Amino acid sequence: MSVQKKVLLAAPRGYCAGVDRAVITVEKALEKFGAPVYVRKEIVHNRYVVETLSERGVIFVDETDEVPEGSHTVFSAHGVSPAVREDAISRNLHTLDASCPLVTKVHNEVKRFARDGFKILLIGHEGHEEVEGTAGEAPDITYIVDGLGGVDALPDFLEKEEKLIWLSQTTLSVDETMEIRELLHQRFPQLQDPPSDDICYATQNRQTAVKAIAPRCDLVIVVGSQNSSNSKRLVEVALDAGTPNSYLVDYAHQIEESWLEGVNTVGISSGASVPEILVDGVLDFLAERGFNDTEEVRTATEKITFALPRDLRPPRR
Ligand code: 2E7
Ligand code: F3S
Repeated sequence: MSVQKKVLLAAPRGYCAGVDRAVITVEKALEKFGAPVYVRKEIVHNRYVVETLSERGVIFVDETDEVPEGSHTVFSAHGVSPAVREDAISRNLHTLDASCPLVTKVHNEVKRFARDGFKILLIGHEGHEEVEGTAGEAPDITYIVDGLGGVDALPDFLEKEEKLIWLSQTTLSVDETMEIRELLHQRFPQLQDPPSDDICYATQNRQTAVKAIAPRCDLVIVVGSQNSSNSKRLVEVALDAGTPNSYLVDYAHQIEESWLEGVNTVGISSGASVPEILVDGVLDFLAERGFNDTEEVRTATEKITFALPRDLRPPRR
């Protein structure tokens, strides 16, 4: 007797409130000001989103010095350092800030702890835009801790610092961050914990949902781009939670037929920057291969939304 092929769809998945706000910010800027609208860096780390907005007249640049003076410019959801804001002012750019409010919260923590004389250990990925923006609030007193190996790499003099606190990137693996925190406390017994950790609600919820499905799956497909930190973490979480194979794909056509050999249950999730239409594509691809029975496994319900930047809010009556 053949076993019924099944799909387990993790929920929550896909767009978080910060991504929704950032993408709508760019769309409304296009409507209000017309093309071109410039965006510094990728508005969110998703190929489809970036390509679709490019087709509508958005010009993505790496730095504000590539934007013509006076143009409309959106800062991406990952946040920017004060140096970038100053450059934009000096170039007379009209800026719209699509930084996620939960990233702004971490920036404010850096500013507060710096003012109070702390040295900051920022757990996060070196070179990631969010980490560059957050560390840029107090570059002289912030030390990046990239992975478990980053703990040993910290300079010795920090062992003598009385005021030491850790903060983090918003999209890290919850479990790995707790391991890094543990190692940091071993090396720096004086280390203080922040009032609340900085891994955002969306990151935590998507990881919890993947953990719930992974032990029941022969394969977990995560929809998301290769430069999307939170999407990559979902693949790691799936593997850690016991699924034998897990892959990150931008599009359904990247799924290799060999991945499905001998597979009865496929789990699906998607990163916080991924539109649902891409998950629909994966579901269609699998349905064509006999995976018609789909069960959604929901571990949380999300109701959070963020107001648009002030310049784009409807006028108050
Ligand atoms: C902003 C922030 O765009 P993403 O794929 O970004 P990551 O940081 O995961 O590479 O996902 C949405 C998002 C997450 N965090 C946007 Cl700070
Ligand atoms: Fe913000 Fe978290 Fe999304 S930091 S952009 S709510 S993944």
